[in-house]
Amino acid sequence: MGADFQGWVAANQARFEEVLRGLLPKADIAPQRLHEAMRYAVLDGGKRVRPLLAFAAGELAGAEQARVDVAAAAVELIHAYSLVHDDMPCMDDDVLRRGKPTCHVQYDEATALLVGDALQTLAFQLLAEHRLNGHARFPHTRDTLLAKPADCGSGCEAAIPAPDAPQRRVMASHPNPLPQAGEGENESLREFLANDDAARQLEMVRLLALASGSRGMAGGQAIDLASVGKALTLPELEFMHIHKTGALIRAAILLGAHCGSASAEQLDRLDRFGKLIGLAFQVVDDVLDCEADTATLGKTAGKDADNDKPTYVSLLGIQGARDMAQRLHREALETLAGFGMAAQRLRELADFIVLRKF
Ligand code: GRG
Repeated sequence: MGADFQGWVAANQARFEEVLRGLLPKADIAPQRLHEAMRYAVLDGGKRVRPLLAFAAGELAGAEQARVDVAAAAVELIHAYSLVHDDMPCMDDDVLRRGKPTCHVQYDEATALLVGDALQTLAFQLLAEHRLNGHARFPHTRDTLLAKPADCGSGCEAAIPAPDAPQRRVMASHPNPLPQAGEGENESLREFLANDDAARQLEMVRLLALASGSRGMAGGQAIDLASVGKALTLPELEFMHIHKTGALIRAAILLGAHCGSASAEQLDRLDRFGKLIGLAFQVVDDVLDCEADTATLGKTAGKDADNDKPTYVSLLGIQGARDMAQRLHREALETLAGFGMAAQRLRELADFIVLRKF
């Protein structure tokens, strides 16, 4: 990983921190304690791997940064909520997260529960209220859809997509590819473009909901809770982690790409990349849980063994798990072959995910 990549990561992390600061409700807005706790759970910590993947996929698809920022924030809020709930006594019962006391320790259990609930709904609010396509030729849609909610109190002004952004090509996955902007200037085209944009936005909402719910992360968590003390087979473990950890990572990549312009075939390849690298992320997480210390991880190390949880390490041993991560990494990189240099950031992030020490 070169200095250029490290610079890209640092610049994006810093910019994104400000985006999140702007999108989260201010701590002095009622109910203050809940808003303060939401900011505590989200800000000042975390590697922001999912947003970085969204940024890299957005770059590949030629998306505008401001659009990807909103999509990445939605994914990160879901991730932050899942960590808050996962740390609660009824789940993993942990006291340390991102180097700080967990949310329920710092505040209280009821507040932590509400923090998770509110972060989750804020994620979908953001996806719903920020326009993807702000082409200036369609002021009626811009005015209604770009408008900042009068009193949402969420500071949502921070990352509204630029109103004069050029018209994006519609997604090639749309069943009826449209003519390019300027080819026809009639009312039905206007409507069609506006509707298509809204359809794409709806698709992003659907993708994030699917990745977060019982067929995604929450479902994976349910399997995880039910598997304590049990000996899972490798396919069962894989099924659990593709849902618990992988689904949101996949969604981050797809949402980033949806902010720009990617063909159905490109989206499929990105989805496959996301599936492989999402699983690799979890395999590495299992290795780190055994090998790294609490201070480095910013969360309690050795929890999986303490809780008698099946992991890639318990199934394959440390070396077997490392080998598996390498194999998934290699396969993930293969899926990017056709993208050339446009996928360079995704490749570098894949390297980071597999080589990381925390
Ligand atoms: C409560 C619905 C619900 C789901 C919880 C994500 C999750 C499911 C549990 C977290 C527990 C855990 C250790 C999962 C393994 C992988 C993982 C998601 C680790 C945390 O993600 P990182 O390393 O965290 O990206 P940071 O803090 O860097 O954002």
